[in-house]
Amino acid sequence: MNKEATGFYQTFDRKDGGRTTTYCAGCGHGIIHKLIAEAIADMGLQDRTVFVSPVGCAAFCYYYFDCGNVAAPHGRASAVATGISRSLPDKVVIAYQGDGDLGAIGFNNAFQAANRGEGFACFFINNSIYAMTGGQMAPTTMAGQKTTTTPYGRDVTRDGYPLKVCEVLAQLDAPTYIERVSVADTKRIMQARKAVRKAIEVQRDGKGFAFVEVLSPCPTNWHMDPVRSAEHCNEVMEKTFPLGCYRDRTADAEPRRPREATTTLADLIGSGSGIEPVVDESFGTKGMKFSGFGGQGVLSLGLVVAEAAGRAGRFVSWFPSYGPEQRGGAASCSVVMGGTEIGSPTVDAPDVLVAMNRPSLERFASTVREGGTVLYDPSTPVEFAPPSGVRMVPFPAIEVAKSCGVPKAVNTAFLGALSAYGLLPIPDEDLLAALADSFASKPHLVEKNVKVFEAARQAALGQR
Ligand SMILES: Cc1ncc(C[n+]2csc(CCOP(=O)(O)OP(=O)(O)O)c2C)c(N)n1
Repeated sequence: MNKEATGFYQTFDRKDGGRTTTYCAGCGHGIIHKLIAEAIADMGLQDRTVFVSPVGCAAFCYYYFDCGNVAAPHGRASAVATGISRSLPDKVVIAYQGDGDLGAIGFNNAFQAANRGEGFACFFINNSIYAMTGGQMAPTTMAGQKTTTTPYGRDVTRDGYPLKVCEVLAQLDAPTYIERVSVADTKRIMQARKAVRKAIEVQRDGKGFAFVEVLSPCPTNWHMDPVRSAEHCNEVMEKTFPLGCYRDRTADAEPRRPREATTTLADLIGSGSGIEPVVDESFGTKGMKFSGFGGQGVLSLGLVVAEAAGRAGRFVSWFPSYGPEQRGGAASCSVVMGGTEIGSPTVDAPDVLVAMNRPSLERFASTVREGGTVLYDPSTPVEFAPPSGVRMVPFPAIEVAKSCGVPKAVNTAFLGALSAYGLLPIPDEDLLAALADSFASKPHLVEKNVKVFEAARQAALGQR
């Protein structure tokens, strides 16, 4: 219960019935919470604030802060905050992260967000230990500090040096504001209060990335009483982590322009037909999967189909899935086309599967929905019972491409077959335009691929 700190809920009603805080006596988290809660309330920002909670001792921030709350997986608060601030640019977004959370598992997320100058305030709570899990070494654990995983003290030759995150981020061009403060005594808390407010002001004014590291006592895991822990923070921690401002461009930072919409399929393909999709409820949705070896043109085949569907006025998504392998490994992509906006770009049960090699045929054939079709090259014999209610259509795409003198264009041969078998509800003119577009940077290949497309169409029509 806390009547004074506006910005907090009046009682901290937790699922388990608890009504007080989850913090130990002398812990810095509660003080930092209070500074943030007061700041957002005083500045009238509660309704605009989205607080991203971490994993760690502060995992239950959403029981305390009376504003929007999102819980992030361990280390991911900066990534989640990035997404929120990009999609809701008028919000004040706060990521709150421990030194294990941000300094270890989440370091790259935070570092890259700082480097991009994302629009959120990041509060980094440095208690030099993983507290919630019982006191293991954190990246910020000081040289010689004993923890449960460094019982003889952190040995820098074995464990590396304590990570000085403010100093690292200060090397980057983008951040607007970086400061290290402490909450170990009243004087320091007043300085921390200013820093917290400044970081939130940067968000209120849309001026980019603000980072405040807070040295925070952890009596429980340091095995000290609260008074001794505060002294330890001032006398020992500050030697490794000097307090101070590492960057302040708050006065001259320009408010950021709203970000451009995210990449569209048209941007990706490089052409962009500029045709707007048309709502047509009767079309429903059609899910297709293209699969094979990396290097066979599986992803480009999907892109051509997606681009053609876009040209035909359909809503469409293209979603690649890369295996961990390099060229020659498995690759697949899903294309969804619809008469209304696409809900999900993933295709679990395709209407049509194009399997360009044996592993993908074996892997995906059973996922095709009843009434669906599998198109595959007969050089891959089907050595399994075809799924019931699914049409298995062999088409000699490899042979057709070879006979046209373009053995690499197996994917285009499949495109011709898809059209001939009526598996693509897209006019041929759109398919051909999309095909030509996909070779915009290699015009000499357009004609060759159109030849393969036509030959494949004829072969498939003859086969029907
Ligand atoms: C993916 C994942 N890995 C590990 C954990 C276990 N875990 C929970 S909290 C934590 C460390 C928290 O330390 P810190 O971020 O410093 O916060 P503090 O508890 O000190 O406030 C770890 C490793 C987890 N929850 N999720």
